[in-house]
This record gives sequence, C-alpha cells and structure tokens, in this order.
Amino acid sequence: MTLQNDPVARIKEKALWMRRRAFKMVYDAQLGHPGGDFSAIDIMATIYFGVLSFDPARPDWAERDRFIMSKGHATGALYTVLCAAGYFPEDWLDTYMQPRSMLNGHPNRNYLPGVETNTGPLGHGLPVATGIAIAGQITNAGFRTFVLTGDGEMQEGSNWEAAMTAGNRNLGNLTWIVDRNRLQQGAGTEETNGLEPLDKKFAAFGWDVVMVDGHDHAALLKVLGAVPGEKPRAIIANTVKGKGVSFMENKANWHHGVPNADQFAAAMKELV
Ligand SMILES: Cc1ncc(C[n+]2csc(CCOP(=O)(O)OP(=O)(O)O)c2C)c(N)n1
Ligand SMILES: [Mg+2]
Repeated sequence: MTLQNDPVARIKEKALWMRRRAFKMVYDAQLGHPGGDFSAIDIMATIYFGVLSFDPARPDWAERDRFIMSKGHATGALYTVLCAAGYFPEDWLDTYMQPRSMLNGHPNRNYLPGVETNTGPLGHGLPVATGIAIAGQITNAGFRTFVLTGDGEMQEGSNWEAAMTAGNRNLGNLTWIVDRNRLQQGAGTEETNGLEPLDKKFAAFGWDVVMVDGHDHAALLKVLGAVPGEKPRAIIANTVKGKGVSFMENKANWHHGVPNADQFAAAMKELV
C-alpha cells in the first residue's frame, strides 16, 4: 500500500508534520500552548484526513461537515491542520501571533478561512456546535458536526447545558470529542474539580459514549468515522498532554511553556 491509499499512514504523516510545524510556530513566536496542541493533533489529523467532508476552496459550502475547535488556545494544532488541508498557504504560519497577522493566539473566523467559529473563552464550542446540529436536524441536512473540547474546559457549566439539550433532542449528527489529557492550566483535572465518572455522566445526559486511545490513528479513524446513530456521540479520547516530546509529556508547565533553542532542537530530533 502506498501513502496515498493507506489512510492511517497518511494521517500519521500529517500528524508528524503538524507537530513539527506547530512547535516551530511556538518557538518563533515564543508564545502558544504546545502541550494542548500535541494532545489534540492526532485527533485533528484523523478528523481532517480521514473523516470530514470539506472543500478548502469553498469554506462556506453549505453541505460541508463542521469541525469546531472549542479549546481555542490550541491554535498550533488548528492552524497546522487547516494549512495542511489547503485552506491557506504555509507561509501564513510564519506570521503566527505577529502584529496584524490573521493567525491570532485564538482563532478568528473573520480573518481565517476554515475557522467555523471564534473560540478562546472556554465553554463555547459545544453550545455553538449543538446549535449548528439542531439547524442541520431541522433542515434535514446531511452534514455532521464535530467539536473538540478540553477536559479542564468541562468545568464550564455551559457544556452541561448543551449536553442536556443535545441528548434531549437526539442530535445523532453531533460528535463531541473530549481531549482527556487529565491536565488543565497548572494542575490535574481530578485534583482541581474531578470529572469522573465522565462516561456515566455523558450516558445519563442521553449520549452514546465511546472511549478511545487519542493517539491511535487506526482506532480514532474507526470511532470518528463510524456511522452516526440516533443519539449524539461523545468520544472520550485518552491523551497525553505534550505527546511526542519526552520532556513535555504529562508536564503541566508545558501548557503554555515555550522552548528555548536547546529544547527546540531536542524536540525536532524526537519528532521524526
Ligand atoms: C473561560 C475561560 N477561562 C479560563 C481560560 C484560560 N485558560 C486557557 S487554557 C486553560 C486550561 C484548559 O484546560 P483543558 O481544557 O484541559 O485544555 P488542554 O489540557 O487540552 O490544553 C485555561 C484555564 C480561558 N481560555 N477561558
Ligand atoms: Mg486538559
């Protein structure tokens, strides 16, 4: 099988490119959230290169599947996947967080093609995705809506209102992925405001629940690409914050830590 017709190999290749490119953006800007970029990148590469129906030449194509990046701080992951998907040229990435750049610290749909909705303040992506999915259900449209939230983000009550609404309305066209890296800003989720048992909570709100290794491309492809059912689907993706760089993995300080020259070089050696 060649890279072109082996979907898992293609996703793997894209994810590696995204990690390298996102880390370079953070290094150049000396700003960013690389820990959360790296926990999300395998999920996002799988969605864009294995599941989503979209056309970068027509970002407003009415029938496109929607992806909403609710954890809007992880712009290293979002901007690299949108670039790899063809929404804008690679040299735009070099402007990350520079004055007058379209690639702000948090994504802005008014500037950047492919961004479905502005995020950054946590707790907004799922409510917006739920509204979009309701519109799709009412109009009998065929598109699916995917939303990726953090796990610390779930401390925002707005998520639980949206979860209740989606469950009550049987929004089978809605898929919610939780990046379950067990860390938020500066601490663990369970020592801050415990989320468990997350699967039982989602099920009680009327959702189908699936657990997956959030770095296993083949497993991700299977659960994300599965045919929608009657109920909305929650995918709890078990991930590692900082995944792919040994000195960053599971370290809270890499939430918004930025590399010095030695750390950048060491990371590039590992990301091959
Ligand atoms: C409403 C709101 N409060 C606080 C913040 C600041 N903030 C940015 S990221 C973050 C932690 C998020 O943790 P998590 O959702 O687990 O994201 P991940 O671990 O995937 O980076 C916080 C508190 C914010 N962006 N929005
Ligand atoms: Mg987290």
